Amino acid sequence: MISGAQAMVQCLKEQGVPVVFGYPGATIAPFYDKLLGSGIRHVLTRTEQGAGHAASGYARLSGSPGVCISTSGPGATNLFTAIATAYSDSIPLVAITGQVATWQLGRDVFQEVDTTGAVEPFTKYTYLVKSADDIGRVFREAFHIASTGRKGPVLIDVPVDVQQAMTEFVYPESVSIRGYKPRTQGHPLQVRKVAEAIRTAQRPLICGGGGIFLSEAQELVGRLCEQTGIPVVSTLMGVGLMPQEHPLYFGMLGQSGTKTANTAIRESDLLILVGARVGDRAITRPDKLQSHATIVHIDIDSAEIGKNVGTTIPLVGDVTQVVEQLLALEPVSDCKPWQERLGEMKKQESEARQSRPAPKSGVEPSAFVRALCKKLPENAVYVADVGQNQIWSAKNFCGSGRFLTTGGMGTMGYSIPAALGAKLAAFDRMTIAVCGDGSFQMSMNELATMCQHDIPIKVIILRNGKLGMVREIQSRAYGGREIAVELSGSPDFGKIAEAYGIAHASVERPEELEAALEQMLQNDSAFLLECAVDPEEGTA
Ligand SMILES: Cc1ncc(C[n+]2csc(CCOP(=O)(O)OP(=O)(O)O)c2C)c(N)n1
Repeated sequence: MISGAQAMVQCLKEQGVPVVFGYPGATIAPFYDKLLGSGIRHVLTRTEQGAGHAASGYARLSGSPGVCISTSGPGATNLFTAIATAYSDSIPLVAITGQVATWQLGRDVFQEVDTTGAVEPFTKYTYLVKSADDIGRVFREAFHIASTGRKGPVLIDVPVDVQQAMTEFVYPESVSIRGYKPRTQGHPLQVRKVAEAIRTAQRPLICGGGGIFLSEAQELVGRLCEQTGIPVVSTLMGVGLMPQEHPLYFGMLGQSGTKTANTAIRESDLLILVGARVGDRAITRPDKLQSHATIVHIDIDSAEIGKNVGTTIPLVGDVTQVVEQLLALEPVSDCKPWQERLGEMKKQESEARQSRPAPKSGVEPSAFVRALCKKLPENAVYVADVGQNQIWSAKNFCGSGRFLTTGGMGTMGYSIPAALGAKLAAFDRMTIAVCGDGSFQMSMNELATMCQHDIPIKVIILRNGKLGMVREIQSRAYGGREIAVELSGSPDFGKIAEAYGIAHASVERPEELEAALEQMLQNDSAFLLECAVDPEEGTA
């Protein structure tokens, strides 16, 4: 017999979990006690939200669910934002929360909130464990649900007395959940229809989303593009899918996307959506598309198909498997004039960007992101935060590695903790977090996590002294009436770096950029780089 807490730790070991992110408290204390000496590394973040985002970054780089832990009440509620963020980005997490004792449930005792009730709408599944005998099965199922089908967060709420109770521990070898059998193979007939549509289309277009990364299908989608010559655009979550300079890649679509990508979407006669849910930020008026294009939607989640965009050929399945099925049919396409037209537009857009007038002050942010990406080592991980910095990053990212951001929720403060988690999943890859001065201040407390656990990431602040994205909205839609966007009162970021013992550099003018980037990239340790950006800069 072992205790429930010991069983919980044993489950993590059975799952081969090497690292967990969390913040302790009374109702999760038995579990923490058993974690000690278990061989599983625990990373103490500085808020529970940081733990959730770090687990998300870890999951995205490792391909396995990230594990985050909190106590009940305020610990759990602090975790909710990260769970909701992972849910909207389809990131596999297993969140473990402590809960008040079973006999106290529903009595509003100290630090009780109805955790499972609250997170239900933004988790893939939740468990409130009432008996220690259920722990093995629940954990086994939770990891399975989080990492199969459409990935997402699963929460396990474990009352403190359940952690203390004794049980005969069994970890099931397999999982069988009635009604949960995610389809992974595409229907062969539908796959043939897609191949046929590709053959007859004149202006075919692949629109790739985050689902491609979740299925680890980047290479396969690249092969489909190259074998058929079909141009590719991506959603925000699909950025990094193909190199920016690839002749068949035309950038990110959507409100903040490139002109070429949006024209491609508007004019295509065959739109193949791959692992993309085409939310409102990607395609504002789906009705306009439906009227003139054949729309193929490849997605693991049947609920996504037809939700935002009417679909001509629905194709439910895992992207890797469906694209393999499609490639086996050797689809052919003849769309040279279409490729050339888009190529010409991309060239013009790039020339227009280069001939932009210099900003009144600071460094032009697109130029900053491009200069940074050019210097990054191969395979570096670039984590973008939220705000104008996210858009500048996404539009200009031209590194050879991964690009991570939160597209679904757009949660400020994501980049630093997510970068910490990503770094732990791929320690040999340089990992950088790029944020604004507002988003930096939402999670700068996690610099302590970075120092305590010796996780050398690079943090870059694009400092414009404003909540730039909101200022831009106020300037465009509210007659420039600025309210609540001024960030005066912010600290001296150099002194913050110094206080944490982190090396720091600051770029105030374009001519200082190269040397500062070199200084950051030559440094093997953590680094904070701030770059001045004119407050009037926009994202267009
Ligand atoms: C947690 C959270 N609160 C509020 C917002 C709304 N919001 C979106 S962008 C933005 C401004 C971001 O400012 P900053 O981090 O300085 O980046 P910038 O836009 O200046 O690049 C705000 C407030 C959000 N996305 N997330």
